[in-house]
Amino acid sequence: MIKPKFHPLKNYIKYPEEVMIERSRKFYEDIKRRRTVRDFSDKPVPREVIENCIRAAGTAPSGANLQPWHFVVVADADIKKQIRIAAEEEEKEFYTHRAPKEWLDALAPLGTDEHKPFLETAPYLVAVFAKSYDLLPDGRKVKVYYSQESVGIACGIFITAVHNAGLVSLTHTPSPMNFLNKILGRPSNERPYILFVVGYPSEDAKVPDIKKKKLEEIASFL
Ligand code: IYR
Repeated sequence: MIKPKFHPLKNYIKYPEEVMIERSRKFYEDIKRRRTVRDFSDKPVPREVIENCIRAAGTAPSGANLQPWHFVVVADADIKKQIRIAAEEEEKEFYTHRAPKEWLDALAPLGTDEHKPFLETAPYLVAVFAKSYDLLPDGRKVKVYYSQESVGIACGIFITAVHNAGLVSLTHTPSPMNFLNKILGRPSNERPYILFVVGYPSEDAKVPDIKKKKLEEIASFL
């Protein structure tokens, strides 16, 4: 057994209560401007911004700190096109056969359909993979814990970082999206988790008129 090693919590910052209240309010005011966007500009984005957003995502807590995620950043036009073709094929099936009426009814307010031009327009697609087990350099398998939860938290930090940088994102989940393993050359211990579309919104970007639930609807204080 490896002995745990500890060092002092050195980067923690303790704010006075009124500062905490102000910071939490300001953060909420800013993050509530985040919208999922489907109308993207093709304006290029410095790769460093995406790198920093992934660095931020990589700070997420994870089961036994095993960090069971992998991010593939796609800027290449040909790979984006392959992804669009494969995704639209799945989506067509979804919208015409696979999705039950109840699901289509739930999606109706979003106005989505099988056409996904943004997969080629946006400067970056970021495919996030969740590891179902990890592999040591010698090929031995290592169990991971709470992979879904861990990768979900990392993705939440990623979209927050993207918003904070001044870009927009779309959380896209074509289903099934195993085609991503093939196109992006990822191994079978990695399952595609989310395909993010990242960039600037187009000049005329529109978003659906939908609302978030109020605090009273999403939380109880006992
Ligand atoms: N994957 C499809 C359908 C879709 C499903 C959910 I749940 C959404 O919140 C939005 C869309 C699509 O991307 O069109």
